[in-house]
Amino acid sequence: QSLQTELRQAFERREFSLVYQPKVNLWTREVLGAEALLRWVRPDGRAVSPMDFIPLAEESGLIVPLGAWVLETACAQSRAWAQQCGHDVPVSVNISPLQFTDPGFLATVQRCLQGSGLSPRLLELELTESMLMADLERVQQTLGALRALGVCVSIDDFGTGYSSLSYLRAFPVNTLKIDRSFLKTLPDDAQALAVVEAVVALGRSLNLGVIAEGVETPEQARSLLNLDCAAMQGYLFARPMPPAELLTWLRDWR
Ligand code: G
Ligand code: G
Ligand code: NA
Ligand code: MN
Repeated sequence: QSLQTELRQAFERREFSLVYQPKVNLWTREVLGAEALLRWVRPDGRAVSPMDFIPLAEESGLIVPLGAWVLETACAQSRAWAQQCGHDVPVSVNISPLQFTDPGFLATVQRCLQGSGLSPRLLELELTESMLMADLERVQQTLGALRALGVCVSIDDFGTGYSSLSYLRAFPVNTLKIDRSFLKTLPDDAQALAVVEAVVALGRSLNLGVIAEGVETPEQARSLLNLDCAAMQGYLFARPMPPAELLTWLRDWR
C-alpha cells in the first residue's frame, strides 16, 4: 500500500491533529499568537513527520482539503482559547503553494472565519517567498483580497528565498519571519548577525513586523533583543504542543 493511499485514508480516519507553538514579544512579554503545526500519528502510535508527508500531500492534491481542515481547526481553536482564557490568542497557519493557488482558497478562508466566528485580524497565514515569486498579478490579487478580508500574512523562512525590495513593496504583507537557519550560529557569527540586522532594518523601513523563529538559547534571545528584534518563537519558550497544554502555558507565561 502506497503512502499516498495511506495518507488519504489517514485523513478520512481523522489521524491528523494540530500542535501549537507560541510566539512572544520578549520585551513586552506579550504573547503574539501561536503557530499551528500539523501532526500525523498512525494508529500504531508511530508519528510521521510533516517534512515527509506534506510533500506527498502536495503531489496528490490532498493538501487542499487537508489544508482547509487545518485552517478550520486552527480558527476554531483560537476562538476556543479566547473564551477559555479571556484574551485573544491569534493563530498562524502554514499555507502550501498548491493551496494558495487553488481557485477555492479565498472562499475557504472566508468559510473558516465565518464558521468559527473568529475575527479576521486574529488569523495569520504563513506563506513562503517562493510562493510570492510565481504569477505576480495573481499573487497580488490574492494578497489584496486577503488584506480586504482583514487577515494577516507573514513571509515564512524569510531570507532563504529570493528576497527583493521591490516585490516586498509590491505585496501587502504584514510580517517577516527570519528563517531559523540564521539563528543557529548566533551570537558569535558576524554574518548571521548582519542578516538579522538587515531584516530588522528592512522591516522597519517597509513598516513590517519582524519575528525570529527557532530561538533555542538565552544567548540567541539576548542578541536578538540587542538587534531590536523582540518578537521570537522557538524551543527556548515552548515546543509545539496540544491545545490544552498551550492553555496552561499561557497561564504560566508572563
Ligand atoms: O512542525 P515541524 O517542524 O515538524 O514542521 C515541518 C515542516 O512542515 C515545516 O516546514 C512546516 O512549515 C510544515 N508544516 C507544518 N504544519 C503544516 C501545515 O499545516 N501546512 C503546511 N503546508 N505545512 C506545514
Ligand atoms: O517551515 P516552518 O518555519 O513553518 O517550520 C516550523 C518548524 O520549526 C516546525 O516543525 C517546528 O517544530 C520547528 N521549530 C520550532 N521552534 C524550533 C526551534 O527552536 N528549533 C528548531 N530546530 N526547530 C524549531
Ligand atoms: Na511556519
Ligand atoms: Mn519558518
